[in-house]
Amino acid sequence: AQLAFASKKVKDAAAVEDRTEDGLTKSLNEMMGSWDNFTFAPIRESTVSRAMTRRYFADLDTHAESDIVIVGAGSCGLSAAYTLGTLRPDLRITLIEAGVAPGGGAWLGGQLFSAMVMRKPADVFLREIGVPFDDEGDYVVVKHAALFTSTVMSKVLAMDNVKMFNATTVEDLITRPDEGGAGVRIAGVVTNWTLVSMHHDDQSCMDPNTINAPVIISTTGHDGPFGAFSVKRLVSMKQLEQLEGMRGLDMQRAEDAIVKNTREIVPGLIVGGMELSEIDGANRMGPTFGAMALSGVKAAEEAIRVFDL
Ligand code: AHZ
Repeated sequence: AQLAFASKKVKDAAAVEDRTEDGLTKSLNEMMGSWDNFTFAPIRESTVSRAMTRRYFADLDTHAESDIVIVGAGSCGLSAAYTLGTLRPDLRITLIEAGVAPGGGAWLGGQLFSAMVMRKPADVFLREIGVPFDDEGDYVVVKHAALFTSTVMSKVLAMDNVKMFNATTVEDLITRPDEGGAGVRIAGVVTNWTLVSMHHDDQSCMDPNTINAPVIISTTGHDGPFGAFSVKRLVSMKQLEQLEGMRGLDMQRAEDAIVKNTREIVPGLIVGGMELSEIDGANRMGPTFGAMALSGVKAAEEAIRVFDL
């Protein structure tokens, strides 16, 4: 079945190259202007159900044993997924996002404004994924934050070795005793549908699902209704004494600190993005996203190092 999907993809890609002078594919051009006799190919409803569920449950089966799980598909998690998926097509990568809509806080540049600012040298990541920007000297501006987010997301979703499960919350971490026996190493994640996770208080027990993986990258953002999930859990499992808590806004210090401190916190768990600020007491940076992209790149690099140990 996988080979059949692959050959279909190649055929579709070829069709996109087959363009007419006005920039549309030949077949779309032919369709336009002949709507009177238009019909879709026939379908039975159960075919649609099976087309979705067969793939979803096959993916759940395959990804129950993953090489790397990324928790959170915000700007940092997506950048980590892009880097990992590109560098290591041999790894089975699972991206878990609590929201129905992935992207975290990166759909707007700041407040409710469209443009997204990245300080140099994060423009290298924009060049890598092919997002255009205005060069303003020390910083660059993408005309809409959604252009960055949708581009990196579309590239990640197209990768054969990455599967995103959205509307799915990581509710806990799977642990094993570490080599010395005093601490733990992280060995996977415990998941549930987000809508189920939101109703543990008013429904009877709804046990979770699990994914085993030797390396987890957590990028769940700073503290909030969902945020800073893994590091808060490390405190309650006594693997971290306490969280320092995110400090006030200082763009200059915050972005350097987040990239510099992106690291393995306990064996098997790498933390990146704003979740880190809660451990280290780093400043927030507000509306500038370069550190999120480059923390994602560094988290991917760390994950490969830990995986290959
Ligand atoms: O839904 C969350 C969001 O999409 C998701 N998430 C959180 N907890 C989760 C859990 N299971 C699964 N338990 C979970 N998913 O994680 C994503 C975090 O994205 P984000 O955009 O909030 O964080 P980030 O670190 O990628 O980017 C931070 C962007 C910020 S915040 C900030 C400031 O406040 O000053 N400045 C910037 C640039």
